[in-house]
Amino acid sequence: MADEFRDDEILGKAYDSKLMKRLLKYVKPYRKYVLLAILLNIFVAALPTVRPYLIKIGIDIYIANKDYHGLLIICSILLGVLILQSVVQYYLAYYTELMGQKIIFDLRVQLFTHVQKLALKYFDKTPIGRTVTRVTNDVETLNEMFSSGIVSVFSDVFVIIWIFVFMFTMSWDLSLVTLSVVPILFYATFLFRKKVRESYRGIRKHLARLNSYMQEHITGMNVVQIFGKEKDEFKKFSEINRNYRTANIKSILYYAVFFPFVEFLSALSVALIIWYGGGEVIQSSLTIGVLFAFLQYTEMFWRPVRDLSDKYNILQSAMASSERIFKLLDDQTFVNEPQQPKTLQKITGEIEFKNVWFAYNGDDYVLKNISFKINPGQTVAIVGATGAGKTSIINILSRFYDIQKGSILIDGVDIRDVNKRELRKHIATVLQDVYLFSGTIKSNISLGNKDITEKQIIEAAKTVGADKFISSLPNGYDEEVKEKGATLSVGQKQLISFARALAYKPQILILDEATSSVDTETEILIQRAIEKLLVGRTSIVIAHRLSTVQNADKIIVMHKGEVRETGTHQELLAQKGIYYRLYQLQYKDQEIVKTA
Ligand code: TTP
Ligand code: MG
Repeated sequence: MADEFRDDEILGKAYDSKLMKRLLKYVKPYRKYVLLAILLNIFVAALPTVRPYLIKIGIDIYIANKDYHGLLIICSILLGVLILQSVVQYYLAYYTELMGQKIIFDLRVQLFTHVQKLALKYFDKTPIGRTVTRVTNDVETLNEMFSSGIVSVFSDVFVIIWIFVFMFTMSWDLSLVTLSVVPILFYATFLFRKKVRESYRGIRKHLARLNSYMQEHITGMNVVQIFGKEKDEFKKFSEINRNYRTANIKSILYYAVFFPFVEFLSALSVALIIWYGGGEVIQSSLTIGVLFAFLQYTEMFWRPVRDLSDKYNILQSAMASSERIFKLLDDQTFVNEPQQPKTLQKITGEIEFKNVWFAYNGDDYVLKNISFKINPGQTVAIVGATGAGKTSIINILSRFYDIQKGSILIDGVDIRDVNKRELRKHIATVLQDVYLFSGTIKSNISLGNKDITEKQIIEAAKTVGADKFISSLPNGYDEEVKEKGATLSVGQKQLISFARALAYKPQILILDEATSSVDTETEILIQRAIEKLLVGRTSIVIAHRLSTVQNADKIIVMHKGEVRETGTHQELLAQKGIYYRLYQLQYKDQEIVKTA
C-alpha cells in the first residue's frame, strides 16, 4: 500500500531546465500577463522602500528646520504612495491569480482529455487515487507556483535590491554594519530549508498512508461492521495516526527554532544600528533621519528573505508535481487507432472470432485459440465456470484491450481497422455491475446523448419494463440518482442499464448477465426485458439464467480460456460433456425453483 505512494514522495531539484521549458509552454499564451505582472512587481516593490526615505527627508529637512508646511507636503506624498501601493497591489494580485487559474485550467483540460483516451490497461495498473491526485493536487501545486511563486520571487528580489540602493546611498559604513548578520541568516535559512524538506517528505508519506487507509476503510465500512472488526481497525488507525503526528511534531520543532532565531537576528541588527549609528549621530556624522530610515529598512529586509526560502519550497514541489504530471501526459497506453481506418457505416452484425489469443499481461493467455462465428441477428450464449474468460471475450470485442494473435471480424472487417468510436457506435454493452452516474434517471438512460429524445428514453424504459418503477418515483424520470444509485435496488439498476442499451439502438448487443439474485417478480421482469433486448440484433450473452441459455441460437461453452463445446441446448445436453455437468449443477435448480 505504501509503495503505491512512493513516487508521490519524491522531491527532487528545485529547478530543472527541461521541466521548466515544458512548463513555460503553458505560460506562453498568457505572456502578456506575465510581463504585466513583472512590471507591476518592480513598481510595487519600490513603493514601500520609498517610505523610510521620505520619512528621513521629513525628519532631517523639515522637522529639523521646523518647516511645518514642508512637513505637510511630505506627509501628503507618503499618503499618496500608500494609496498608489494599494491600488497597484490589487491589480497585481488579481492578474497573477487570473494568469495562474487560466494556465491550470488549460492543463486540467489537457490532462482529463488524455486520461479519457487511455486504455483500460492503464487503469488496471494505476490506483485511482493517483490519477485523481495528478489532475487535482499536482495541478494545484503548479497554480501556486504560477500565481504566487514565480512572479513574487521578482517582487522579493526587487524589494531587497531597492532596500540596498536606499541604504547605500544614505550611508556606506552603516549599511555594512547592518548587513553583517546577513551571512548568518542565509546559512540558518539554508539549514532550516534542508531540515524542513526532509521532515516534509515524512509528513507527506504518512499523510498518504492515512488517506489511503481512510479511503479503503470507509469504502469497506459495511464489511468492518459486519465482522466486528472495529477494534482491530481502530488499532491500525491509531498507529498510522500516531506516526503522522510524530512526523508533524518534528517539522514543528524546526519552525519553532527557526523563527525565533530570525527574530533574534533582526533584533541584533537593530541593536547594531542603534549602537553604531547612534554613536555617529552623537558625533554628528549622521542625521537622526538616516538612523530612523535604517531601522525601518532592516525591518523590511527580513520578510522577503524569509519569503524567498518559502518560494524555494514552492518551486521544488512544483517541479516534482510537473514531473509527475508530464509522466502521466506521456503515458502512451492507448488502444491504437488504424492509419487508414475503414468505415463501418451500416452493419448487419456478423461477428467472427478467428484463432484469437489474448492475455492481459505478457503471455499469460486467458483466451486461447478462440474461433466462432455469429450470424446477423443470432443470439449466442457463452457459459462457463468463473474465470473461464467470458468477460474477457466481450472486453476484446469492443477493443477495450487488443488481442495478441488472430483476428476479430465484424461484417468481415477486422475491428483493428476501424476507429474505436465507430466500432463502439454499433455495440451496446450491459455489464455485470451497473454503473450509474450522478444526475437524473433520464440522463442515466441517455448518458447525455442529445440524439436520444425524451420520447425515446421513455419508450426504451417501457420496452424493458422499467417504466413502472420509474414512474412511481417522486420525480419520475427526473429523480436524482444519488451515490451511484444507492437508493435503487439491484434489479432496478439492471432495468435502467437495459433501457440505456436499448435507447442506444445498437446492431450488436453484449450482455454480461448479473449473477446477483433478485426477487421472483423482478426476475420475470428482467427475463422479459432481456428477451426484448435480443430481438432483431446480434447478441452475445454471458448467461447465468437457464431461460436465456435455452432460448439462444447457439451456446458456446468456455473452459479455462478455451472453447470446449458449441451447439444448442438440446445438442449439448445429448453430448453429456461440460455443459451437461454445468446444467446439472447450476441450471437445473433454476428449473426446479420455477416449477415449484
Ligand atoms: P474473466 O474473463 O473475467 O472470467 P469470467 O468472466 O468467465 O468469470 P466470471 O464468471 O466470474 O465473470 O477472467 C478470465 C481471467 O482473466 C481471470 O483469470 C482473471 C483475468 N482478468 C484480468 O486479469 N483482468 C481483467 O480485467 C479481467 C476481466 C480478467
Ligand atoms: Mg465475468
